[in-house]
Amino acid sequence: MTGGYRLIKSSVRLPCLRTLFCSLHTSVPSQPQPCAPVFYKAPAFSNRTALVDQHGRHSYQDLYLRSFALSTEITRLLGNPRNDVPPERVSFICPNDASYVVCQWAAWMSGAIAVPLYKNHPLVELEYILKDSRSALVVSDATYTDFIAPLAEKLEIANITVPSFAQHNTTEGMIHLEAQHFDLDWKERGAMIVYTSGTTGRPKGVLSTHQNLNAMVTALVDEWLWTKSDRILHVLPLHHVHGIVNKLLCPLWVGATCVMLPEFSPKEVWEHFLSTDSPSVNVFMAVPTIYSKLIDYYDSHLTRPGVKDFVKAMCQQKFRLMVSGSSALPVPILERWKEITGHILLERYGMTEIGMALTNPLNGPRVPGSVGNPLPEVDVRIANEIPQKEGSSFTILAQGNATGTEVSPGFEDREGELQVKGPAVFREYWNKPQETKEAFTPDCWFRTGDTAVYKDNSYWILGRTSVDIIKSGGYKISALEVERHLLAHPSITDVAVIGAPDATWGQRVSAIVKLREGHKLTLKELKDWGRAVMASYCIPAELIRVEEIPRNQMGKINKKQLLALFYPQ
Ligand code: MLC
Ligand code: AMP
Repeated sequence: MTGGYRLIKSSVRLPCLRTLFCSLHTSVPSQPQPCAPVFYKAPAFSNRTALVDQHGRHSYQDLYLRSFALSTEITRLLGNPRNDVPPERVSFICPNDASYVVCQWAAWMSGAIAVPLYKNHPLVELEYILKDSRSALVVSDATYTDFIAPLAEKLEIANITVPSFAQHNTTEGMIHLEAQHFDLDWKERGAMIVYTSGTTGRPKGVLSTHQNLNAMVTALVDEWLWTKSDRILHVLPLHHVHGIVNKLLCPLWVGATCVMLPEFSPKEVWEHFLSTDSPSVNVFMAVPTIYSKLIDYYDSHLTRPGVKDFVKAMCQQKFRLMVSGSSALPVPILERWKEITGHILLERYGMTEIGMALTNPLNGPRVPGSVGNPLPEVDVRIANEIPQKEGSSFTILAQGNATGTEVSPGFEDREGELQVKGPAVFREYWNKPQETKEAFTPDCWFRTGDTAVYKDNSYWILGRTSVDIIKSGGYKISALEVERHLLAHPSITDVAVIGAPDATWGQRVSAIVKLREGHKLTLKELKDWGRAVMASYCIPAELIRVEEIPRNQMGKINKKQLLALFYPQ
């Protein structure tokens, strides 16, 4: 027994801990198998700082040992993984701190598929995810045990608590654990399920394999030249690829440091930007709404004479890279950010199902409003569907990869659907073979549902093909899903949800509703009611009450017309 844990049996081929951490001189193969998960790299980074959070500093060794200890608990409950048995799903709910990494790594060390839950989701949403993913286990940080345990019990899912970093602050004594080695085929093995909204049905679980994650991470590491001297400030939620892959797995892959805030706060971000402490953060990534909120904070707090120059000097001196993505970066935000910090934001384009696909260059001109060109190993094309009786065929307008793009003669500057191929493209929507099939063309290109054009040597995203997908604050929201919730409200008889244009949020969720006879409903009442059933970012930010929602003869709502009617441009 050591440190409260007893190793029953380790389940994966782990480097021997005694050898790794008792002697810093031991040389360890950094990646013994192709596509092995990120924790394989940790021993090589040993005592370097992997994460700084609200509890302090955590070395790679700390994270590895804590994860290893938790994984022994997981395999005790679930059994040892085997290549011939599909992996179990392990859901986990944590604050944004080191416990998240420990849960993620422990799930992988146990050969399981990690399913990150969002701490601010209401219980009904978490219940849907636990059921849909058929999770065998929920791991919770102590902070969330009281919240999640009754649900786990109701669903008859095992629940274990990861010791909180606030309570236990030592990993000493755990280095005598030994691993019993197993061989797992990591490449094809499911690694992570992230839930994403679509135009139909409930949210779908996007299953990425370890090969997919490996491809997502290495493309960004190579393209944006991540090194172990980097230090990124992490402020994003950890249930989407932007926060998970770009801001967490990339730094951990190369031995860099991730400074993680419990949540986004403009004040704290500016404090980090302007701090004279060393080492300082030198990489930042966020969604456009965050840059907009940082600009607002700057305008109200940092514009005194002398302070402006200090802000610009600090940002220029400290940062090597500032990235924007997850929704279109309005050019006025890009320009204002440049004025304030001297940095031209690097805009890139990605999606849960594919990781990142297009990026402006690290070195070289960044074109405002464009998302640049394909990342290494990514093939993209812009295509138009020609519906046919059996299947569809596509007219290819442009096709390219990291080495260049060719436009089909006669189709210059023509827009179409962006489609993607490559090793980062997900394997399947969990347990949804039909939806998975429909997401790909017959020749296996993933259909993003985004409209794009290739011009002036760059790709440009023009918007979604479907009006029923809303992007607000970088979150993808299904209008139909919000309508489904609102129709359950006792005062609402009919509803149409649309994405109203918004300078700060990209779009805001606007609900056009018809109320029952004699009923009244304010926006505040709707928001208060919504908190129990929807994530905060799905709750309408605007409520428009109408006598009747306009429909055509077929009974259908034309949302483009509604948008033009209520939000004339
Ligand atoms: C929300 N509010 C709005 C609004 N949206 N008000 C007006 N207009 C809108 N459009 C209201 C809320 O109802 C709430 O009101 C208040 O604003 C605060 O909302 P919040 O959601 O609590 O905001 P905040 O905590 O400040 O968070 C903002 C944020 C967050 C930008 C930090 O949205 C965020 O973390 N976004 C990142 C999402 C992300 O990571 N996406 C990546 C997906 S992956 P009240 O009354 O309740 O106070 C992906 C692939 C890729 O896309 O390419 O990366
Ligand atoms: P998600 O499904 O949450 O992963 O969000 C992916 C979607 O975000 C894409 O399909 C795009 O619609 C949008 N997106 C991501 N990056 C950009 C960008 N730089 N510009 C415009 N849209 C973007």
